Amino acid sequence: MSDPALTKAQTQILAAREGVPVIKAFFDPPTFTVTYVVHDAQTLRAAVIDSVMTYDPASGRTNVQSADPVIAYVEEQGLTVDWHLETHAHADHLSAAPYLQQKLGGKIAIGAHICEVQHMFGTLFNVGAEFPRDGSDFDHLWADGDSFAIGNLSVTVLHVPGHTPACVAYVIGDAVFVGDTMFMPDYGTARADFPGGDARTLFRSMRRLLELPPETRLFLCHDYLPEGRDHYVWETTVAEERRANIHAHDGISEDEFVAMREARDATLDMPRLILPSVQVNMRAGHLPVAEDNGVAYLKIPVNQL
Ligand SMILES: N[C@@H](CCC(=O)N[C@@H](CS)C(=O)NCC(=O)O)C(=O)O
Ligand SMILES: [Fe+2]
Repeated sequence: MSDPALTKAQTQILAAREGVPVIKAFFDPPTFTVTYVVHDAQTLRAAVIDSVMTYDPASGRTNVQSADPVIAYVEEQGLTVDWHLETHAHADHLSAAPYLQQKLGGKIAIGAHICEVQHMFGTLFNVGAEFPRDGSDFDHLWADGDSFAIGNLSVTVLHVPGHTPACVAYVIGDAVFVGDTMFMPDYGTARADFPGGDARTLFRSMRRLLELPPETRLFLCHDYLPEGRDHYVWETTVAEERRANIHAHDGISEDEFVAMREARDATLDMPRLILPSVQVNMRAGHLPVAEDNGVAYLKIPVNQL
């Protein structure tokens, strides 16, 4: 039955949402990672950002406990996934992008500086020529300033190195997916001591993002629940970070930040899953090619990290 008044109301709501992405977050407690599904309400086109494949290092088993709720949500909402966007080659969890791509379609993309990361880790793991190190394991590589669309949503990619050389942030409509640059104001910033990381570069990347309009919404890749807070939070604003980020609020100088970051990084243990994660994530989330017995193996470089 036609209902012109209701149609008018629906049209009004959709028009009000134009340019504003619908954002759904999935939190993975074992790795404190937030995966986002971002979509355009008008066209139902979507991107999945920083998905997680669950991995048990004791048994060497992967499972889809973290990834399947993303699939269920995409199907329930009737979304078409165009992109699996990685903010960086994560060192703390395996990407589920190839699994989600197989189930949902879409292209896997990351920042173009991933080639540097592939060279570094290709050397660390002594991988042969079967690993090309030219980014071709991914479907697409982004350069700083690249733009694209998810349905009617505009997206701009910003290269924000420091935590890793290839980190990017995705500005989607009015929301920014900042990856591992900054965390919630009461936790501070990401570490800068991974191979190719640099505290001074991280500071500049973070302050670059904080030049965006004050009301800009920022969505983080992790929350580690600092002391004094009893619930996870992964969304903040430029204004809040500038006012209150404990490592890098307005007024903290680059030199002060670098001294703090390097001192703190010296106290941090390597992430529990760094060795499996980087070997898989440098290959866009694929396991190394199976050996002649059909089994894929992950290596442990001894006394290297
Ligand atoms: N305990 C976590 C630590 C993971 C970690 O090092 N996370 C990075 C981002 S990939 C970070 O910047 N951490 C900041 C910090 O721990 O202060 C693990 O083992 O996975
Ligand atoms: Fe990270």
